[in-house]
Amino acid sequence: MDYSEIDHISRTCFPNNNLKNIQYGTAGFRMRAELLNHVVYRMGILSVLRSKFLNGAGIGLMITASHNEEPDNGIKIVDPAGEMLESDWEEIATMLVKVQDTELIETIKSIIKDKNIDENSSASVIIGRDSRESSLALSKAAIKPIEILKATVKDFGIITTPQLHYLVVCINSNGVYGVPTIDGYFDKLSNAFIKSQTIENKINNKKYSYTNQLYVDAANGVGAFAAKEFKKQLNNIITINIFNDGAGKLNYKCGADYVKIHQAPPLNNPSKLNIKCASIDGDADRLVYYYVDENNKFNLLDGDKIAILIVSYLKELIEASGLSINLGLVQTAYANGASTNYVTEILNVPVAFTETGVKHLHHRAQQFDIGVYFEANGHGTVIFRDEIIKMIRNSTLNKEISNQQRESVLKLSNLIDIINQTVGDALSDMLLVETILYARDWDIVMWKECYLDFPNRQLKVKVKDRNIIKTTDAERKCISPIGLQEKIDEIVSHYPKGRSFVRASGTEDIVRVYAECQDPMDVEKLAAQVSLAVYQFAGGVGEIPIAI
Ligand code: G16
Repeated sequence: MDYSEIDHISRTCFPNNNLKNIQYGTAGFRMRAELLNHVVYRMGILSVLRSKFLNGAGIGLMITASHNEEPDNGIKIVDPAGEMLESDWEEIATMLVKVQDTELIETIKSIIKDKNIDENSSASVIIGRDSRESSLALSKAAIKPIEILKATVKDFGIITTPQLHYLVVCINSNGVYGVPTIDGYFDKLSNAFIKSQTIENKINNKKYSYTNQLYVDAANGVGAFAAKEFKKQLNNIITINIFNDGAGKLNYKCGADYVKIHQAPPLNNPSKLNIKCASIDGDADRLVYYYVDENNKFNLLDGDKIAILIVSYLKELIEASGLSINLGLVQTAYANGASTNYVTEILNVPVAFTETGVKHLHHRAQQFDIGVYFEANGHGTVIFRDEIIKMIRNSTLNKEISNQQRESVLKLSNLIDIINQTVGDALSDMLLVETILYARDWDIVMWKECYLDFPNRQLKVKVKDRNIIKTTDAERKCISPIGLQEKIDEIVSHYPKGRSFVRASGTEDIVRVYAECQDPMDVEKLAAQVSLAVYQFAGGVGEIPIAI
């Protein structure tokens, strides 16, 4: 490996800027774009090492800061099966971006030695970037060392994060998962969605009626390109009206994160009432639905509502198919308590909890035959075990089963193709939601009313060093700073059905506060009081949160 060239370019073009507290977070490294140069250069190196470690398997690199504001950017590494980077390599990534320029080569050599990497093995990296202005230069900086190290680079340019995951899996499965091109991605999902219209016999319940009109807020991000392509391909079946389609400022008062946190419609929202709208985020891996009703009330259908729609439909199909399949849901502490109650008590489906971050949810979901995982912020998907996919596909050919069973397995089999199993994918999830609403002949109001969320609120608190916040029990209990959890418990005890927790964000320099309780009039007060406690115990800076 040509270390002298790596060293020379590192020192002259991408020197370490010695950032304090830099670490591989919830979704890789994320910060102001101008601080990322040496980080992406070194991640280019690491992706080659990771690929060599895995005998030349394709590793993904995505340049994006997803929901963050435009001046931010980030990079994350995707493992060959589409999963997020393995956790012990996250630590290596953090160490590699921290070492001084003078120690870079020695550190690379020690990683090679510790991991027993064959330097002569081939290596391949698949790279994509979002539509931020800073993304092109950062992607070039990441590609530079990959070329110096003579690894293969497949640069797909501007794509959504889920498209990158899809491409990584297709390339590593030699096309078994799908055709490893962007056209292959659109064709796979569109064809399955088109097919769903013939096999899902829409019931006519005469009360609600499915409408194939959908307004999509694309957050002025890369998802707008993908949404436009689906609009073109699915024009005869569904009318997708896209707004915030790239002309405005990325994620500014729009996108899934804004809509979820503010519980309000995005900028440029169509003024019509009771129409079905969806918001995706800056790199199109999150989705929420919403509508504004005749009383001008904003109604949100977030990741929890999407998860429940999917779980209930899968359960129905599994039961009707007669197949023995163990179905489960994975949520995080942000899941609304009412959604968890509904799944466990009404649907009778087990729920598991993990820390925030799809990497955690994905792994836990793999323990079910069919694992649905969703964060309340709209990030999620469904994963099927390989044997279960085989079993479902084989059943579609079984002549001995009843018509009802055949119908269910055909539907299950087609759903597998609509779903991007490699990671949460806003547009694939959108097609899945539309398929289920169509099959049930549900409008968005009916979906919203299947259970009522507990009133909830999320706030952000700025502190000197967010790493002071440490949590346990899937982030539901805070163990540092001392005394904060006791204070939260005391505050919460005054609110019927109250629940609140705090955690340091892994993507933004803030502490997140979540609160829910029975009375909508109280929830703002509860969130504000807990925020004030965080401010006082954890070294708040800037504006003091006002406890009402
Ligand atoms: C990323 C992760 C999500 C996580 C979100 C917020 O999403 O992929 O799993 O929920 O960040 O994380 P945190 O609360 O730690 O800031 P995205 O869409 O921003 O890539």
